[in-house]
Amino acid sequence: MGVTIAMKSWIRNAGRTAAGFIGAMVGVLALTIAGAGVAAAGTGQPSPWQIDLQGAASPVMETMHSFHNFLLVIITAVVLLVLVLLIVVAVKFNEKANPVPSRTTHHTLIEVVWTVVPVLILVAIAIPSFRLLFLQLDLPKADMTVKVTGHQWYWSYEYPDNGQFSFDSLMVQTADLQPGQPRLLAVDNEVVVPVGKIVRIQVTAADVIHSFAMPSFGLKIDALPGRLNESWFQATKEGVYYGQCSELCGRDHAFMPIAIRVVSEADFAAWVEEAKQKYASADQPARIVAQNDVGQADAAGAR
Ligand SMILES: [Cu+2]
Repeated sequence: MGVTIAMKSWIRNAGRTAAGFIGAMVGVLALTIAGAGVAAAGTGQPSPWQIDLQGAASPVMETMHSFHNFLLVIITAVVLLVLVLLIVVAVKFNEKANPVPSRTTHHTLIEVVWTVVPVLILVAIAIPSFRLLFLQLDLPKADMTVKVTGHQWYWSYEYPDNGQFSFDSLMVQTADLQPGQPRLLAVDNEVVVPVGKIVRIQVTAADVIHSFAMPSFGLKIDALPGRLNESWFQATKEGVYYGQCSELCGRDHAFMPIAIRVVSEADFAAWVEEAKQKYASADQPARIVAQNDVGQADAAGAR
């Protein structure tokens, strides 16, 4: 008797727990849908509770978004089909419901179907996949070039088409952050490019392998010592976009962010004039040594 009551209350509690769990899941889903605005605001940098890709700010990233969404539909349909089949098998073909099992071992039609349909699905995936790959790898005629060099642990940039100036870009230490600057992403010298222009980037490294990545532009390319890799982007919206080194490159790998500021053409021309002056007399070696010392302290603090 006592056991039955205990069992009943356990079942009731389990039911309540399950209801609570389902309620929580529905709540999370509702929050996610409501928070889609927040997630969409995460263009240029990650946002709290973001579950999707960062917002797109280039044609390549826009294509990546639609390819990702297309795959999401296909995978959801496949998962639901498999789930339904499993439920049918479990309910209809268990020992109780089906005491005399069928001795069928072959069914030509169904075997042809389960071979041909996956092939068709893969072809349907391959076509937009190759289209995206060509979009990324087939460089259009560029309006300007930025040369990027990865170092342990900062990036340096060169503007060969705009006066050949170059500069180093180092992370802003947590203690020095200005209001609005994101921690571990803001840098002292941002890359500045004009909106709507096709920017070719040439990427290399001075010491070890790094990787130049900018999620909102759908851009990620290895920086290899002794090699020059090329990619491109066309920023469609003004703003500041952040990325990070994406190849484990040593102690301060996490502390060499990338910041690209996209501005109007007039602002870009003004910046170029300013930059030519500013970076003409930079005493870089001394700065790098000092920054590395600071970087070590900050890295130690973050650990
Ligand atoms: Cu790196």
